[in-house]
Amino acid sequence: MAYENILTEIHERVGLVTINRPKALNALNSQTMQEIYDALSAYDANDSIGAMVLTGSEKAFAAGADIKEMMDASAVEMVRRDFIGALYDSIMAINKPVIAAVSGFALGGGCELAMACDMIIASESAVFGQPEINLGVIPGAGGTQRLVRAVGKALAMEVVLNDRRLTAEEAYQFGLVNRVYSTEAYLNEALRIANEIAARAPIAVRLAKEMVNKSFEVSLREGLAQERRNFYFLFSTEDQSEGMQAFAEKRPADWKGH
Ligand code: DAK
Repeated sequence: MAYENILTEIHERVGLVTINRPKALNALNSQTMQEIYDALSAYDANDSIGAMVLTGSEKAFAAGADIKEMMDASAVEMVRRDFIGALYDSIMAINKPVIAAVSGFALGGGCELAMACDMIIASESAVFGQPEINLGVIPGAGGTQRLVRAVGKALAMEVVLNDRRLTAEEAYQFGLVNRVYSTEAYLNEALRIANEIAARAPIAVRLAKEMVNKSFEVSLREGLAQERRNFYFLFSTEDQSEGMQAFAEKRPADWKGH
């Protein structure tokens, strides 16, 4: 498919999506969000792909939702058009793991997009923030919810109320990002980690992702019950037999994805 604002490329078993609106620091307009979702969905449906990496440029992962696109909208128009809202929700429905490889600005909707991914690998120049307060609004795609769960209330309040920006190192210390690498290395490292995950048992990976994300949404009792049901279910897959047999025979497992 021909995209205007993103680039796509396959690295072994990983689908890479690169946001590419350099003149607007990768600001997320409706078209860009649609393209990101379309590309991730296509990889999700492709059996030769096991995981995805979403990245931007060295200077900007994404500097937020496109302010110029929404600045003149009325509340009614925002609701009617559902400006990028449904697209953020749809990204949660992607089944395979998505790693955000973040360098430079990850602000507002950009930070929210990274947080909607399953892991964040950052370059040392990454800056995370929710500066919507400067525009007279609040985060609209998870900034008041996911950030609290990641870094706790105290820091999230500073970020959301007073535009505190987090460096990559701070984001790492507070648990927002998984790892920090140099600007030369972060993308390759994200691809490497994604390829490692993509080489694992696909159904188990899918259910593992689903259950970790589920922990944010259901009670502990319900989450534990669902986890156990999925654990039992995996004993109906060939990959479970293969994985345990391979362990007993001291050889690498040959995953089939069923
Ligand atoms: N939108 C549109 N254009 C942007 C942009 C943005 N978010 N960020 C940067 N640009 C554009 C600039 O306007 C400039 O364009 P030209 O003037 O050259 O045409 C170009 O990118 C380069 O930017 P600067 O000249 O400003 O570059 P600097 O290096 O000086 O500064 C900066 C970089 C990132 C600090 C600065 O550009 C900046 O503060 N940008 C805005 C950051 C921001 O406020 N982000 C939050 C946006 S609000 C929703 C869910 C979520 C959201 C909305 C709705 N629904 C569910 C409905 C999310 C909202 C947001 O993210």
